[in-house]
Amino acid sequence: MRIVVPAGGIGGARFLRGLKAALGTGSPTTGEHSTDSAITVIGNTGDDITLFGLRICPDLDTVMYTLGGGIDEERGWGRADESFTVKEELAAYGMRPTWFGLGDRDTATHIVRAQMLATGYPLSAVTEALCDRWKPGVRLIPMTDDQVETHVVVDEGEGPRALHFQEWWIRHRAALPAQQIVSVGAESSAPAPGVLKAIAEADAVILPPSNPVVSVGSVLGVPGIRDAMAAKTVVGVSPIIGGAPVRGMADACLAALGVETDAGAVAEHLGADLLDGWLVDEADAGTRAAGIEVRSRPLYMNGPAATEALARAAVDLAVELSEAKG
Ligand code: FO1
Repeated sequence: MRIVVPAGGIGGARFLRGLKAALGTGSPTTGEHSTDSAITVIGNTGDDITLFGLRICPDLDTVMYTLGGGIDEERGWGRADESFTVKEELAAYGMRPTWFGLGDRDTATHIVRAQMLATGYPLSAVTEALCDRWKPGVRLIPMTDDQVETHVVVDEGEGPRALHFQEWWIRHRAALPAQQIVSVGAESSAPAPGVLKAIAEADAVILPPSNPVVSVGSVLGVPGIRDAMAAKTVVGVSPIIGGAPVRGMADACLAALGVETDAGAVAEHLGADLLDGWLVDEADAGTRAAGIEVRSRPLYMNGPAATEALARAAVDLAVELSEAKG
């Protein structure tokens, strides 16, 4: 089976580990596919930020490290066995910002990326080069090679101002009410090479339990991607269980859009023209979303077996709905 997955950070990357196991793809050593199945990940680049002359792509790196075996499991982002000496030295020089967790090992990734971008390589080529080392066992393509950044409009009393998503997310823990979440540059961006072809050739699209606004939402916001996906069988996994996000702060993002933090409301926000199926946790059994086939099952990815079973259930629902579509 050929599956396309628009993915964001930690939840999406962990789900992809289960999907690889469920489809038997991408051996951890060679990255070779042991079956004729293949996974293409369309990575969110809206979280990307330029700091200290480096281009940092958190969601691309989280997928690459998580599937390539380099991730810090406890944090869910950045490298295992990490140190932060460069960060401390930058602070000693009075460099700002100091709130971003720039790891030493991670910095090598940002330097390679900055150097290749400066040479003129598009982000998709840079990502391919970095994945040559990590062998994530999936094809990882950024949603676009154009610059798209998620900014958050907040008002702390002196009038509205836009923060980069990372500052809102890391420095302010998304605690400043977001009046608006803007994907700067999205309207003039184009899907990266290979994105639309991968979607067209896919047997199904699966939306992992990533943040529906700033991760999956950002990918869908690149002109052409949402329509291409809507033509396929699409099954999503709710990132909300029992009225709360499993991890991260999707509720703060949903509030900015006036969407309730509820499994059914997120499905309706994504839209019945896009979603054919939606998996919700047993806590949300009975959830209904017009025009969408909702099924309930355990959603917590508390270990490899549970994650593989969840991914398997998403694939099985996609096959069932594809056959029903005929
Ligand atoms: N998340 C944090 O909460 N604190 C950090 O200091 C931090 C640093 C960081 C560095 C590199 C990277 O790839 C990700 C990093 N993240 C950090 C996660 C990042 O904010 C992601 O964008 C979110 O996890 C949302 O996907």
